[in-house]
Amino acid sequence: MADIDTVRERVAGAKRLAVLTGAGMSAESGVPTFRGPGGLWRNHRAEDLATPEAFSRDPKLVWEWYDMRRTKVAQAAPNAGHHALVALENRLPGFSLITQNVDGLHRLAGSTDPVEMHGNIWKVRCTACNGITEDRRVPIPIPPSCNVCGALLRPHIVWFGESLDADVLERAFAAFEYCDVALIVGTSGVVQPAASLAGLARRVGAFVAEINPEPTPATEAVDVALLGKAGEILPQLVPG
Ligand code: BV8
Ligand code: ZN
Repeated sequence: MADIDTVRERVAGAKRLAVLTGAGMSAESGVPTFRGPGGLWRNHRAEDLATPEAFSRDPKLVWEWYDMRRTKVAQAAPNAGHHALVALENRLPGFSLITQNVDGLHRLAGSTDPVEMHGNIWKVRCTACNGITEDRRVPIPIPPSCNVCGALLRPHIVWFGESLDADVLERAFAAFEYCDVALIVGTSGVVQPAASLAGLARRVGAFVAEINPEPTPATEAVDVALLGKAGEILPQLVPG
């Protein structure tokens, strides 16, 4: 049986399906990935932008980078891959969606409860009073200030060297610890702790499939690697 048929069958019979997505999920929506060709980090080093040190050193530069990304995300629409995951959520008894993406496209497509491991590009947090609000201004005044106390706002996003939200971590690890089928979609598998979820699913005996046009560090550890685009493969996994 072809690999895609095997994966389709496993997904159809899944009691608890756990899905992890990365930037490749949104590539077909026109949102650039980080490490691929034309990636966001090609002309910058992640360390120069996505860290608390970078932000305290040059908040204006970091906000200019996020404003550029917010502008791109504002023009992006969910693709067939996002919609296929909504269809799977509606059809399967147990479904968890864990995303590394901050673009909000899963929720926009209709996913009811995506766990956003790295935060959300439309949320801002005050560096003084810690208030978290949604701010969809495009462009956003740079540097933005808190309506409550006037202090500098930062993106409500997890940067390198920052810990993830405790209950987000709890939910992400529980989803993969108790799943019987896992899909790893559109991630280069280099960022921790997200990159450890595929291995966790394997250790508990789940069937793990990867969807990515390229091999990744996870590829040799999964049961099936479907080489292709999320927007093309995921719709083929939705039971008829
Ligand atoms: C933490 C915010 C505890 C920015 C992001 C030394 C060794 C090992 C680990 C560490 C270390 N030092 C520190 C660490 C931990 C560090 C880490 O993992 N570093 C790595 C890089 C070595 N992690 C952390 O710091 C995390 N916090 O661990 O807390 C702690 C505390 C203190 C000190 C240590 C530990 C915080 C991690 C979160 C960082 N923030 N984003 C922003 O987004 O604005 S991560 C960033 O990378 C993005 O959020 C993104 O989601 C994430 C992962 O990238 P991918 O999603 O995989 O995207 P990428 O471009 O890489 O790949 C795209 C893939 O899609 C490719 O494979 C491509 O082939 C594929 N693709 C392309 N087109 C398609 C497609 N697939 C399908 N369909 C297509 N059409
Ligand atoms: Zn404030």
